[in-house]
Amino acid sequence: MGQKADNKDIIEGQSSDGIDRRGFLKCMAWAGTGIVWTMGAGIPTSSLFGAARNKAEKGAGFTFVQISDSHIGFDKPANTDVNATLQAAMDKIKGISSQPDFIIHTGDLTHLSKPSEFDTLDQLLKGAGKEVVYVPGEHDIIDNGQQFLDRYGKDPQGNKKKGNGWFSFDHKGVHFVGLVNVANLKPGGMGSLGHEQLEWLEDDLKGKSHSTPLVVFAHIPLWAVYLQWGWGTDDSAQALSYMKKFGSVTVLNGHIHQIMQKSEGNVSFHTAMSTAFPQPAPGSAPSPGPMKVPAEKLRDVLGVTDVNYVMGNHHLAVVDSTLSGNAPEGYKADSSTGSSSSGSETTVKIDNFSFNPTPIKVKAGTKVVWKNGDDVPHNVESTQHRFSSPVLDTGEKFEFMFQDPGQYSYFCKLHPKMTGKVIVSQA
Ligand SMILES: [Cu+2]
Repeated sequence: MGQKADNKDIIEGQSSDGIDRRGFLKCMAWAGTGIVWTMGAGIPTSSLFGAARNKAEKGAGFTFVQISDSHIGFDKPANTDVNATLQAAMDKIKGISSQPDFIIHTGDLTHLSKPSEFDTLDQLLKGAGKEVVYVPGEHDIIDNGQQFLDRYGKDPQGNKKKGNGWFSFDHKGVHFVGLVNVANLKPGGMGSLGHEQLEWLEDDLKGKSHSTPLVVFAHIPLWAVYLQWGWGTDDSAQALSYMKKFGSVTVLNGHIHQIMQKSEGNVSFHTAMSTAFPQPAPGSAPSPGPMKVPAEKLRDVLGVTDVNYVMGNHHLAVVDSTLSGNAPEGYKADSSTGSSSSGSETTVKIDNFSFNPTPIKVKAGTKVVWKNGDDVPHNVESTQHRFSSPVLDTGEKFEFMFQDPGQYSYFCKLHPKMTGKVIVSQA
């Protein structure tokens, strides 16, 4: 394989995609240490499927596939047929000549945690004929996570998962750890693992030899991708500190619907594309959220990650591939903002992952109406437990009558970086 040509692609790729250049330069360094990356315009091309595959066959290793963010139930303009694009991903997996041992789904299986959405997902994934291991995304635990546990509460060995769904298992000498960082999120914060899970993780890794390759996966990135958008995990440093002794750690995440990667010492971080819809590159739009791209381009920004493990080499080759095999072009997200008020009723708009306006000052006896104008669901959650909306899909409203003077802070429990305040004065 022409190393020089690949590196050239990497460098050119970052400028059109807005992906951090330093991150890419670090990736290039991995090429020399055994992890094989082929990047073209920010998206690895499927040709490497072949390269990685041959390597695996020679070394008698194995392959597994990562898919992410299938958002079954989503039907907005960014992708009106998420079932079809997931199906396309399944077909693609079936076409891999060296078949993966299993599939990892890194969360946001569904859009609104509806039973029918989970049913559809199960039906579509069955088509691949592979075992699938899951960690939840914030969209999968809108009902507080019971449904997810009822359906996917067992690890591949048949044991009950811990807490709200974390677990580990061994496969052909590799230790896999699935973490949950989307539950009990704090106002103003990002992803969170929590004390109980961290304790478990420390214990889980304690007995493992430092030569054991580690693959850790969770929905929200376990590294600081873009803090302004909450694309990180508050207590990930603690988790990563338990992995210092290991020679090879690969961290796989979803959530941001695009490929980002970097290496830090022994750890390589990688986020996958969504099978449903793309999101803007960090800072390239007013907010994250579904990004509408021309229909013929959509499959260029949706994908499957094929992870190849070569026995005795202790290196993982992570290969992302778009559904079409083409590289994506530049794209822009839509945006709109605004607010309105009348009499003793005031509206707070939810747009671009923010509450508008905030703070708002109202007199006691005012009804505040929140209306979600985003293509993604949000909620309105009182920090002091005074009110809590259901999860609001696009166009849905929630109202609360403020009778008593005071300051009322609130946030979105799905996207805790979204915070707001209502200041109520004497009528
Ligand atoms: Cu939200």
